Amino acid sequence: MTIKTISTKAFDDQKPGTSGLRKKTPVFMQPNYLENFVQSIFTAIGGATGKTLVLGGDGRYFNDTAAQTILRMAAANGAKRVIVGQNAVLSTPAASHLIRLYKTDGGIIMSASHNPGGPEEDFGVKFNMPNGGPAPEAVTEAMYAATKTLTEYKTLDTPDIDLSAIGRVDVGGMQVDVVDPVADYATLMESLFDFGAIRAMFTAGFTMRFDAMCAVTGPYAREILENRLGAAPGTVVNGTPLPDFGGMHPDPNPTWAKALMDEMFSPDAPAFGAASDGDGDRNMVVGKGIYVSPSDSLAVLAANAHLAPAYAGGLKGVARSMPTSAAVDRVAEFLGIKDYETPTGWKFFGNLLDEGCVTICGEESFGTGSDHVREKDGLWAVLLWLNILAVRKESVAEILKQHWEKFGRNYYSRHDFEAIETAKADAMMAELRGKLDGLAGVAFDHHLKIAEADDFAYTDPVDGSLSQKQGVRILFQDGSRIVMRLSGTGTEGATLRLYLERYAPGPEGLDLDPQEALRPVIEAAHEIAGISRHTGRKEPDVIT
Ligand code: VG1
Ligand code: CO
Repeated sequence: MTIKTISTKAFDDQKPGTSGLRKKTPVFMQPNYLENFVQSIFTAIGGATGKTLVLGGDGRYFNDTAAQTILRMAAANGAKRVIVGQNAVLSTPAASHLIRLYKTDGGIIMSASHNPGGPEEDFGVKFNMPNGGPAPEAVTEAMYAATKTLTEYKTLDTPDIDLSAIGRVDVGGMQVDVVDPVADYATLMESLFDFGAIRAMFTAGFTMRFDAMCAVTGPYAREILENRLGAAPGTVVNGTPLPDFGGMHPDPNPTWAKALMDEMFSPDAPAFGAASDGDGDRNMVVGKGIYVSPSDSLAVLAANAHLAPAYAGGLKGVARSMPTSAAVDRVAEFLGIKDYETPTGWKFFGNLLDEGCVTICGEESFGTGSDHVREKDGLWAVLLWLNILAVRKESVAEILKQHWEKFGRNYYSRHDFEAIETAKADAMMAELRGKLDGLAGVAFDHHLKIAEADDFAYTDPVDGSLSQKQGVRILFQDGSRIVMRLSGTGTEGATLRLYLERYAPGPEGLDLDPQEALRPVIEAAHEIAGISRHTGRKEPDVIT
């Protein structure tokens, strides 16, 4: 086997976004495109020589071929060992766990997460650090810088490696360990939650549906829910991962997980429903006849986490991304624990988790997790919910109702306007940013008056790094809030995310339809930003 050095030309569009580099699959499949990015990852981490890495992906189209390329390049670059999920599959939280468990030098995850997969859809690659978390901005910037200047990459002249059999193989002096993608992760979950109590709940007739959306969590959910916890066979649906996710959009929200929503709102709905995304780090939770918004889910989990063994000693603190509703802030205040507000993307939670500032984190985009790994974790959230349900012996609806009565309700919604022409979206945001200073005091119908408006900037309390322009915030005097930012995970044009929030202290007005409760805030947002004037769009494509 000989090491080959291949000459290449730099691509100018390899800047990682919110969560790694995501592109249309054909873009990634161009000659040298993946190779250039992988070589740049190695450059950014000071080379691969002597390193041990984890490798896996969500099983989407091109996952298997890309894994072979990455393994060859790791060997040619002198890596010592790669731990790879069987068939190159690992959920994102499972990859994060393996990086930590085997104390590796990091890992490469092949995923475009909640984006659709297939020959014409999306693919992605990201690097996670030795702590198991996504590379921070300084490292992704270094990768981007490397992509702009590289002229060659190294690979190995070797046939494909058999990744279907668990075991050890030598690839040009590099050790490749093919591991069961599920086993270590399932054991970790068992160490965090009261599986006995959850199993007893299932034995007593508790029913649930888990929609794996033909994505990576199918085998994980079957093993944990059906095999280890005794949920009825068939609890997990769409449980076989497919390269194109069966043509579905593996994004667990009421729009894309419509079948689950319909079932949960039908007369014979099970007690509990959940779904996960392409790479298994997101979760949607639904009770019988009631949808749980991700921001509320985070708040309920924080308020009740002590009911699960791993969190029985209480939480060190909590963190939420800026656009996430303030529901969890009220829980933190009640518990007397620290509460952090970070920019969008899990990479910003890493330092807080590593330093022991927080135990639980979450994002409005169906992401919740804790210090057990350094990624958000879909099945973890589902299991924490199940643990809470098993202890409280109440329904999801009862738990939510009591939560709102105690803390008040943060009505919340996100409106996504997808595939807008980039120039138009940029012009809209530029105009909005330009008028922020003059917004304080401006009033709208329904007694809405702007208190302040800014562009969110974050100084990491641990390493002091500054991240600017993380989203425009418009805060009203009554606590209502509008946030606007452009997505950093899309692969087509620009996606505007409009986040809307209004607080109702109760006891009255706690059970309105969120879209109704938010109507004045929605109208104000359109007026302030001129969304339809700039983009021609009046209605969002997706409402969560
Ligand atoms: C979106 C979400 C963000 C999340 C990110 C990655 O980013 O808003 O909260 O962390 O996706 O999630 P953006 O920049 O498009 O708003 V995943 O499950 O796609 O890795
Ligand atoms: Co994901």
